[in-house]
Amino acid sequence: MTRTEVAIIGAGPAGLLLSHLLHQRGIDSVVLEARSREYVEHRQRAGMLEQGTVDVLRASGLGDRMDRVGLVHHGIELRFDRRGHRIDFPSLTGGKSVMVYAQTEIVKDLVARRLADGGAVLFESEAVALEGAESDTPLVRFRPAAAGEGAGGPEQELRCDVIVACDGYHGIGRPTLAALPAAGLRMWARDYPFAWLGVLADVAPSCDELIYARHERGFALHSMRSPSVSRLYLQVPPDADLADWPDERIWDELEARFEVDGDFKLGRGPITEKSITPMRSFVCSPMRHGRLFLAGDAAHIVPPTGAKGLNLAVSDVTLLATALTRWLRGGDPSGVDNYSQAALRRIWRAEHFSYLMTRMLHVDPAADAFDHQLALAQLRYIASSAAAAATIAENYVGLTSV
Ligand code: RFL
Ligand code: PHB
Repeated sequence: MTRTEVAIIGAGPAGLLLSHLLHQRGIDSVVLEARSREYVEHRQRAGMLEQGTVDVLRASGLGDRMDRVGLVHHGIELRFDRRGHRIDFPSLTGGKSVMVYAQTEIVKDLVARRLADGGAVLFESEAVALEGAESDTPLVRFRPAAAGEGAGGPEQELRCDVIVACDGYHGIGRPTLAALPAAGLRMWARDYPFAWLGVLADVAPSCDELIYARHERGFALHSMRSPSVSRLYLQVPPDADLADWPDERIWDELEARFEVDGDFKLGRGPITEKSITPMRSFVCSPMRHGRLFLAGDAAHIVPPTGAKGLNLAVSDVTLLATALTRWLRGGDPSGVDNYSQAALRRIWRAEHFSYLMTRMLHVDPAADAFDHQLALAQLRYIASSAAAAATIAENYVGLTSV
């Protein structure tokens, strides 16, 4: 039997950053992660960090590599009607910008830092039960990797003062909370009639800033990972099969959707990774009951069009690290009592923005010509009005107070 102050389920950005922030405040934690270190460090996901996320990473001593290899971006392009329209962030937001730095790199930085600081991050250790949320002695049952093999050793117990489930959308934290009637959990969800096919390609980006394109054939996004690696996404049907998308077809479709009047040439290169992601909005409330807390994707999901998921995970755990420190060290429960409400204000703002961006930029197969014209009218408004552009810019770079 092991004991710690805070048992953290999941070594994604939420769990790892929480463990790091707690360590800096003198609080002990153990992170349990079902997958291998190799797997979590290479899972392709987000790439765009809000200014506030960059500030949190820098302030906690994690900014060195990000500042060396991350790419600061001062705007994005909205592309429709065969033309590009730039949204300039600094002039519309009082000087703010964003950073392109992949989630894989943040996870690598965090794992390296936790291990260098002597932190306990147990990979291939799946939490199978979270017990005693309503008691003063919660307990996590987990199955660690047997020596030399994958997960599957004998079950073990981790006793703690608090459990924080940072175990993503498919984890056990939320179902555990939902099964406690006194928690009164409510959930809101929206599924979209499309998915994203994402690729990573060894080719220099064909643009300096991200391009969000709405085309009659569907949405496309041009992002990047470095001066020599591009990250691109295509709207596809929710039941699309990767087997139907050979590389040539992907490049042809991207080329068609990014086409403009004027010169734009989409560079092609070897595709090194391909995946399909469903699009979903989801929120649950409250994010805490007794001594069980939820943070990040465990409590909420946004469609990636607004680039908010990782940023929300960072803001949840930033709030939680301060609240838990006050509670566990000072006996002051005000921060933990207020956690859910404070986090949910920001979450709902991001939910609304992600929904708006998604509806405006994707082609809903059930929509008619009227809907299509409405989306174009909204895009033209954003392209021609500083007030409309400012609402996109301030949400994209991240609102500090909502
Ligand atoms: P994660 O990253 O899903 O980590 C959860 C971890 O928990 C582990 N786990 C368990 N471990 C132990 N025991 C159990 N029983 C467990 N059950 C699960 C899992 O193995 C996993 O390691 O959640 P976290 O930390 O909350 O982080 C959230 C972000 O990963 C997510 O919101 C973003 O990736 C979303 N997202 C984007 N966010 C942005 O802010 N900017 C972007 O540009 C952006 N682009 C994206 C995205 C997500 C995408 N996909 C694939 C969903 C682009 C895409 C395509
Ligand atoms: C990415 O670079 O992966 C990315 C960027 C912006 C988004 C979504 C994904 O809105």
